[in-house]
Amino acid sequence: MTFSKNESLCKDELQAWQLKHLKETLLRVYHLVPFYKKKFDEHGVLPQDIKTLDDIAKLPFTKKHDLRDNYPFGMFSVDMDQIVRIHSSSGTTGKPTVVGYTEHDMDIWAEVMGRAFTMGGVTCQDIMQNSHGYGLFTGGLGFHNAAERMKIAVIPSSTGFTSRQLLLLKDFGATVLTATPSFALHMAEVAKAEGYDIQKDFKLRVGFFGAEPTSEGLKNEIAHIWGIDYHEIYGLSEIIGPGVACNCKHSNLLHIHEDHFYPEIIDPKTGEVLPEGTRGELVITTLTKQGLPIIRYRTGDITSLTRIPCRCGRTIGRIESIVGRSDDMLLINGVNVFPSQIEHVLSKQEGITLNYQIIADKKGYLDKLEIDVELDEHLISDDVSYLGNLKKELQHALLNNLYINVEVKLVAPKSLQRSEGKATRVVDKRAK
Ligand code: DLL
Repeated sequence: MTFSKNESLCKDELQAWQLKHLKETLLRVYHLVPFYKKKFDEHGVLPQDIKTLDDIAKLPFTKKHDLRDNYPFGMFSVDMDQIVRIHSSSGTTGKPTVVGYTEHDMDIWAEVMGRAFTMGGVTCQDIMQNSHGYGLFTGGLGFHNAAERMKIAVIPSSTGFTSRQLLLLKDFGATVLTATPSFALHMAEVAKAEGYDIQKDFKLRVGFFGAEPTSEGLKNEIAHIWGIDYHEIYGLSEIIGPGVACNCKHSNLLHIHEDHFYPEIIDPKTGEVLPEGTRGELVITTLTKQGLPIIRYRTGDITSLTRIPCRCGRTIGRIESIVGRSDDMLLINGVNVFPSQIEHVLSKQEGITLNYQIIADKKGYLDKLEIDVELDEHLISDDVSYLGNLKKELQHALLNNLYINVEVKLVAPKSLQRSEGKATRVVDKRAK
């Protein structure tokens, strides 16, 4: 069952829809957003030059710094009386990026989230504990608003206050959990420490997790500990927030709602559009948004796109789970390393947990990579030779997968810092 008919249009119908809305969006931005008029003029391209979907490659990219340069509302294409919601993403440095939604944009957001909920089999019979942070971050209110519109009973527990979250989860009997994967794992850890019987005390059957890259191993672990179906949800505030893509129960690939968000995969270095199935940076053009329409936005997220039909019957394309960010990719003595590759290796090893930190540093002129990983408290052993072997095994597996030498440090259970929102896995101590 799908939530809207646009999820399963035939190719010609979908492309006709995309082209029509692309042309409308280009006229909108060219005439209403001075930034785009200037940029298109400098690039020597006009909205009417875009006659086919492939012509999109003629258009310039939009980058995060363009939103910052036009802070706070310079990229909006409507007057403030049309805007009903403002969010902003924290970012690490400088001004935040600000995004605005009209009533129509809120409808689109609720629609794509409704599609995700339907992929997880969620209905108005369910109770959803929303443990995403509420506030300027789009996670909390994005899930909340869509759940309410679908008449799902939503518990706005927000993130943090883990003991209280667990109490609510048990007493209110939520059947659906939404959180960042790292917080879901932390909740399970605290539940065990507080003596809950996770399978018996809670009624959860499905969860929607996203906002940070997560390996298959960690996803399986969360699904297993909580005894739930794991659905991954992807999104970014510049495009809409959570709900850009989500996986159905037939596959780990995420259906991307390309009737609203036109995807391309490009080579992050050259900007050239790559063929289907090739990994590169995801670029998205919004096709239907009014408040903040955005053209060829460089997400920085590394993935691939396929249009091989899915068994569920949806015809919209699918992206693979985000491998990492182009700016998170570590270059260690010339070798590209994504944190997700490391997590993948760790997830296959017994005796440790998936609480870890990656530290890049310099030793003389060379880069060195260290991974601090917590031991599993159930398997912990004082046996020096056991720990020595475990460390060697891990170093060997990392060398085989990453093609670089990694220093592994086995640390005590629960000694690394926990996160309530997005986990910080990488510390790069090298001078930039
Ligand atoms: O993280 C929106 C969101 C909230 C998505 C809740 C899913 C769940 P931002 O704060 O703008 O928006 O951060 C966007 O987070 O470019 C990715 O790098 C990362 N990200 C989001 N979802 C995933 C995911 C929200 N499923 C940035 N896997 C994006 C990996 C993700 N990374």
